[in-house]
Amino acid sequence: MVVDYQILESVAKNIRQSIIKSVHAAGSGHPGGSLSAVEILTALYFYKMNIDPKDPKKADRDRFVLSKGHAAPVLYSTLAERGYFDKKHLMTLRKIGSMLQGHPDMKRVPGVEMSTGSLAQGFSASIGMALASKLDNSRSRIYTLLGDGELQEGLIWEAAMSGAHYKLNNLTAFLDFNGLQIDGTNEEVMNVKPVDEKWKSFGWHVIEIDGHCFKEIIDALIEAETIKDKPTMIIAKTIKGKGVSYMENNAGWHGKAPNDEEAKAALVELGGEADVR
Ligand SMILES: Cc1ncc(C[n+]2csc(CCOP(=O)(O)OP(=O)(O)O)c2C)c(N)n1
Ligand SMILES: [Mg+2]
Repeated sequence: MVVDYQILESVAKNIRQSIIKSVHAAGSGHPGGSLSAVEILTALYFYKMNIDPKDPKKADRDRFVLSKGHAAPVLYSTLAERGYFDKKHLMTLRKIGSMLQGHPDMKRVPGVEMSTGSLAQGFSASIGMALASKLDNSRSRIYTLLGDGELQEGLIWEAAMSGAHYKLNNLTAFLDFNGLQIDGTNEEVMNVKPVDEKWKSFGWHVIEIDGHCFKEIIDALIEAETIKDKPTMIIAKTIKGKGVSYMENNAGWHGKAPNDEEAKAALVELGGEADVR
């Protein structure tokens, strides 16, 4: 399939602007880890996955689980951009009564496959989905996204073990390797390195890429489909806050909304208008 990188880049820009607008409108939320994952979700939803926004529950669909559920703004913005629901919902983020709560709710949001937010549980669920898909002889593939701070959860490693044990070659995980967690670097809080050797020793096929380069993401996704006897972990080196210079590599933007002036500056930097509505 020919990949139109220009389209992917422009979709990613729109998604970044939606993240800023929705988090600004909410007055709270998680912009940093949303912005670091934009290219990964864009490549999945606009290039790779077998999905139909008009039929979100179709039987043989591929599934994406946002295990780092706090990055809900990137998932909602991507789903809206892909046509699962109207973009106007994005401005209701985190409001009482809105379907778009601070963490994704699979019972309310079209396209959300798993309710997540308690770190590591989504990854575990994705293992179950991949196993179920195999038992059903389904061609549905499962994709999931983990944060690097999330790797500090013990459950991750139980799930990693089962993924290899059951030879889940229909499961592809991404690690959003942005180096930061809630209040500092992973190295300061609880070192997770070396991540490549950990995943290899747990029996996974490991690919290391630049998580903001569409070509590398897509090549890795294609490679993952050729692996026959194990799941794949794509370690994606990313920048937390990517695209908004004052947020980049700054743990302070993990869970904080930009004010009016900051949001306007971010939108302009992202190629949009200084209009937060
Ligand atoms: C079980 C659990 N413990 C703690 C939290 C609070 N929490 C939310 S995000 C976060 C840091 C996650 O860091 P990382 O996985 O690196 O995410 P990213 O940098 O991609 O935003 C923490 C500790 C949580 N959501 N779930
Ligand atoms: Mg991180």
